[in-house]
Amino acid sequence: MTAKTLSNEIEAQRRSFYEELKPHNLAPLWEVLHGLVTPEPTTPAVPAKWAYGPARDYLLRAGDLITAEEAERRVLILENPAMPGQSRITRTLYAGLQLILPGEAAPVHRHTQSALRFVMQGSGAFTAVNGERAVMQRFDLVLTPSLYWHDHGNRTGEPMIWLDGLDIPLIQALDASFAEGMGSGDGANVQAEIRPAGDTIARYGRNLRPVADTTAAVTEGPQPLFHYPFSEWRASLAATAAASEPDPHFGVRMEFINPATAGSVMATISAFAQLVPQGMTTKRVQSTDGAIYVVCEGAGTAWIDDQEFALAEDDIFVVPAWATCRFEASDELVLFSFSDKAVQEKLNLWREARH
Ligand code: 1HN
Repeated sequence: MTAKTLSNEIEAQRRSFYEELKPHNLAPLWEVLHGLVTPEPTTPAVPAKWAYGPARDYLLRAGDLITAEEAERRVLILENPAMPGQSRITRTLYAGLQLILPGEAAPVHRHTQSALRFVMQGSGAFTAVNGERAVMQRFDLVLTPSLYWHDHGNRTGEPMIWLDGLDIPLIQALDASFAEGMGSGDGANVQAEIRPAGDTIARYGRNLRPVADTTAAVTEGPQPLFHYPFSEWRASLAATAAASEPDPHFGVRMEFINPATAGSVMATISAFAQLVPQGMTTKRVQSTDGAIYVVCEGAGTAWIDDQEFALAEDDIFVVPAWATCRFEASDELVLFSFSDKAVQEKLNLWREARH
């Protein structure tokens, strides 16, 4: 018998052995081990970009077909092209574009999934969070952390569109989803107003907080601040950029923080603002968090794993886990991003390589 027939014979025996195992819910580890435990992160997610204009046009068409109330949330999901049908943009994160037309309301609900909104278009519609309205402007960041009640309303004359970012696939992997008031029709459309609009910023958004156990201390949950206006974060970015050398890997990069902890904005999701000065090309960076970016201002190029993406205002793009990423700013780039860094840090998993 030749070596080849021997190995064919063994291989056939192995295959039939594996078949025999199947009905017993047993499987050989050695056939899958190297795909499970990889020397470096691998992800099914691929880099991708959505130009805002065409996505917005489809969203406005959805506005003709279904009401915000009927849909509960009228959203077009940004699906990673390599994971169609999975309602995710990275392995752990969901992103979508949501439309609220003038006069519409998206009903009150809450869920264990943490969410952020980043306003793309419109001015003056609101998200109410635990009884307080955040009146939203373009590029404002609004949080609805895990189990915070929230609804949206638009009493302006213009459509309002924002990017939703949620940890839906992560919560799904953990089988830890709970929700109330979702689609049951038992919830109200709007929350009773407990505090005036802007209250969260007054109490927690100006580097102050009410002294504990006094009547002004609002203890609704782990994240007391839920509105980060563009006017404020843009000013910080501009002043910092004017007063410091740009970092060779990032330009100026700042993290939105929870003022109660100085940590990430939510338990699972981190959010960032970044400015790359005109003419700068950043050095390559890899990190284990998969991130979603919005181009708020400027123009340039992103190289993500050496795939080239032209960047223009309002573009949305995804940088998968451990992809190398660098930016060139032909016009000063202002970027917003969010990622799963927060949860990775809690698990002591987060890593970065600066090349
Ligand atoms: C959600 O609560 C919102 O509140 C948007 O605007 C998108 C996607 C899945 C689950 C909950 C919102 C969502 C969501």
